[in-house]
Amino acid sequence: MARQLDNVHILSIDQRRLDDQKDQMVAEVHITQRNIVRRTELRVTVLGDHGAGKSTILGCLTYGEADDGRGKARLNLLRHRHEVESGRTSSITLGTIGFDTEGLVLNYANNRSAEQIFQRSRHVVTFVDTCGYAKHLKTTASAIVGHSPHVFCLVLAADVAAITTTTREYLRIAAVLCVPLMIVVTKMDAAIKPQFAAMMHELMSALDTVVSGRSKCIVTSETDSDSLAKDMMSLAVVPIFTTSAVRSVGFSELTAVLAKSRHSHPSSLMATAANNGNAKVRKNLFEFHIEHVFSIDTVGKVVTGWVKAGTIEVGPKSGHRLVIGPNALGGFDDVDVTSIHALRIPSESAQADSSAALAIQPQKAIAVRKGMVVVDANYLDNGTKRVSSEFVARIAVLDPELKAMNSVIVHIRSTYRLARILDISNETTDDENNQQCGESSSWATIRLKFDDGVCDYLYAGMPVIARDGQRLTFVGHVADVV
Ligand SMILES: Nc1nc2c(ncn2[C@@H]2O[C@H](COP(=O)(O)OP(=O)(O)O)[C@@H](O)[C@H]2O)c(=O)[nH]1
Ligand SMILES: [Mg+2]
Repeated sequence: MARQLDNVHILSIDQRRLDDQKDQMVAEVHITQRNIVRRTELRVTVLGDHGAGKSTILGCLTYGEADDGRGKARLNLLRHRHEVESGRTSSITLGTIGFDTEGLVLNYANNRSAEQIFQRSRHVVTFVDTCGYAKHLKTTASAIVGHSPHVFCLVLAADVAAITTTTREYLRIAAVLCVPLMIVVTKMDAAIKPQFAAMMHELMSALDTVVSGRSKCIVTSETDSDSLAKDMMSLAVVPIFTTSAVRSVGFSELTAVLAKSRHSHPSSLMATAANNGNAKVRKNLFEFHIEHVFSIDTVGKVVTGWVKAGTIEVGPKSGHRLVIGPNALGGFDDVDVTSIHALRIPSESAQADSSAALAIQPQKAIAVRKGMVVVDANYLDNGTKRVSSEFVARIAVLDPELKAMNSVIVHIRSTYRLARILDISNETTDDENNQQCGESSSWATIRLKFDDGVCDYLYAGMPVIARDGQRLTFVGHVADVV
């Protein structure tokens, strides 16, 4: 029976003869099905003003049902909350859709669980929802840098006449971080013509100035989705979709592009952004960023997060010596990875730029926390400094009040901490990097030190975003680890 199922491993067989029927046996067989299919993954962070219709769009995409204009579709997102939350920040709602080999959309309309969607998919799109409110800056900042998104999806409502400063700020962030951007103008059913025209006009000119390196394309059919997806991912085009969740309009165009969107080499985009000459050297070494830590009875310690570089395989063929850290003293400890789940499916390996859960066995009893990394031990030998409490970043200033000796809350990956600005020097010239990323104003180089003095794992090219109580203060990349 096990052989007839695909790629099944028998873990144990427990058998006994029945007392009353001596010639018959019962057996309990523990099997696991290992993943052999390679799935591509696209992580999308959904940004936009409060009430723009973000959660509703996700509700419609993940359940294939229309909205009633009074919040029905977004409730769907909460229906699978227990699933949605496992392995991710609970305050950020996550939606998932998949595409099978034929490109058919797989969601909760035709699947029972996220596991089933993943299992049947060849391409998986996970959405991180955010809240446009200023008091939720923390979750928004985490969604921008924490989950290492491949695409920002900016949602605007069609029934307002102007775009907000928050929307402009999100455009700027996408430009600075060199993240592919798609725009969804929703609530088309409620749009009033002159208002809508004014809003679109503002949007277009904001795109021209803030995201100037990319052209714009209003998507009206599914025919060019292939090239559109490619151009979006290579930062050449910003596709603009017009949708109505109430009338279920515009979603097929949106899913057609998502189905085709594959991230281009992550480090190549970042490398140009931050002038990071190390990108090539590091390409094949394994590097995993921990976002959450769990303890599971039968398995032990499990960490979830994403593979930044390299590939990990379970078993003796891996040949990696892996370490986990930095610990409280800034050091690393040996660790074994005993099993892997990629997109919640038991797997032999996990590749660069995919989400994964690793069961780990540190060789010493150590406190594992999010923000730590599991890396190839060779990383630590190649001389580049990667652990520090102080760093230099090249940033775009979002808050003009930003001054030296201010403290800001710095988000790096899925963690955030208070850091003091030791030094800030504003730049006036536009270099090539700026133009490549389509951004040309108020750049600065800033030197930061974590207030608690505790070291973090850092590298040139790492995206950072900072906030104070009320607003985002800057966004950029680590330039140098001091
Ligand atoms: N008429 C209309 N209402 C919509 C549409 N999309 C969302 N809404 C409504 O707008 C309100 C805010 O939507 P929500 O998704 O919560 O916005 P969010 O804050 O951006 O997540 C809800 O009452 C939705 O029902 C749409 O396409 N048409
Ligand atoms: Mg919402």
